[in-house]
Parts: sequence; C-alpha cells; structure tokens
Amino acid sequence: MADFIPLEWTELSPSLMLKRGVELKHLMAQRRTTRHFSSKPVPRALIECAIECAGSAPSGAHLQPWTWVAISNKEIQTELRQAAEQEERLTYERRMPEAWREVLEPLGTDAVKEHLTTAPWVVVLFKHKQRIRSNGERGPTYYATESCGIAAGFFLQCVHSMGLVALTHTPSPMKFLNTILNRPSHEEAMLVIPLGYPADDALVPNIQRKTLDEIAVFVES
Ligand code: IYR
Repeated sequence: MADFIPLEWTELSPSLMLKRGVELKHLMAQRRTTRHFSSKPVPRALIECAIECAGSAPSGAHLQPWTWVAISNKEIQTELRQAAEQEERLTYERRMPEAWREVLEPLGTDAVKEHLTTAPWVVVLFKHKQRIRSNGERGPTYYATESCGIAAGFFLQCVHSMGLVALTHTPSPMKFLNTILNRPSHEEAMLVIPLGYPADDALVPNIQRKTLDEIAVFVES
C-alpha cells in the first residue's frame, strides 16, 4: 500500500538558485578522468560517503538495484588487474572494430591497467538484473542500467567534490568480476572505478567539452 509523508523542501531565492547552480557547474567543469593515480591512502570514510551519496539516486520502482564493492587490498587488486588485462588485451588486439579504435585513439587508452593496482581504492558497481520478491521468488528489476548510471554519476560527483580523482573503467566482458569478488549471478558488473589522489605527474587528454548550444535544444512558447 502506498504511504506518503510531507516533502521536506525549502524555496531558494532565484539569485541563490543560480549562484548554487553556477558554483556546481564550475566545480564539475574541473572534473577530469585520469589514469594516473598516486598510491597515497584514502580513508574508508570518504568511500562510504561517496557510496551513500550514490545511494541517494532515484531508481526504477525504487528498487535501488545496485551493490558497490569497495576494494582496498593489493592482492585482490592484482588479481583484478591480471584478469582485466587478459580480457582487455583480447579486446584491443582482436575484438575492437576500427570505428571504436578511431574514437579511443585521442584518449590514449590501452590494455595496460596499472591504475587497478596503484589506486588506493577500486570500487566496482554491480547492477542487479533480478531481485527477490516478497514471495521469495526471483523477479525482474526495472531500468536498472539507467538507475545505476544515475547513481554512478552521483558517486563521481561526490568523489570529485571531495578533491579526489576517479576513472570510469569498463573491462569487457566483466564476468570475471563476479568470480573474483564473489557476487551472485543476478548481479552484473557495469563499472570499475579506481579512485584516489592523482599522481604528481598525472596527465589527462587535451580534449574539450561540447558547448551548451551543441548539446541542448530548448522548446519554449
Ligand atoms: N574498456 C576498454 C576500452 C575503452 C572503451 C571506452 I568507450 C573508453 O572510453 C575507454 C576505454 C578500456 O577500459 O580500456
């Protein structure tokens, strides 16, 4: 049965609305994806905070179809790296079509996944393909990919706002993550996120973001 409580909400003045939006826009404009991490430790409390922030995301039917596995363990990270590099070598050498290579070329990515062992934390986002219904049977989840995508955005924003850097890494296929991290088959890994402090000599690709005109269409009366 539906159960409702009053919305907690405070109206902001139009000038404060814009100020806060612009501040966040500037903060997020500084976010960059880097593959070069320092091994300087990051306290677990920061990871917990980012995961709780991600957990505030909206989700299909409020099923919250995600599990976040946070790893700070060199042995497991080495295992992950070896398995990821094995898959990635096949991807880069054999599976990747020319059209894909073409767009990755400016980003300088390759099958070497050093960040998996240098970053102090690697967080793996598992999407729930199924859930346990109240009668104990397995049932579907809804819009789990979209839900996890939104949650990953919240996570990355929190990490950036804490002053850390992250990489959204997508080894493919990802089945090895279930095995190494001991996750059930109804959970499917969708994102591997090494995060931490950037290396002193960290580099990022020299690329630009699209402008508002290039990404937005307004339809107003
Ligand atoms: N999964 C590979 C390849 C890769 C694919 C895309 I799309 C990227 O934006 C970057 C890399 C890898 O992680 O290297």
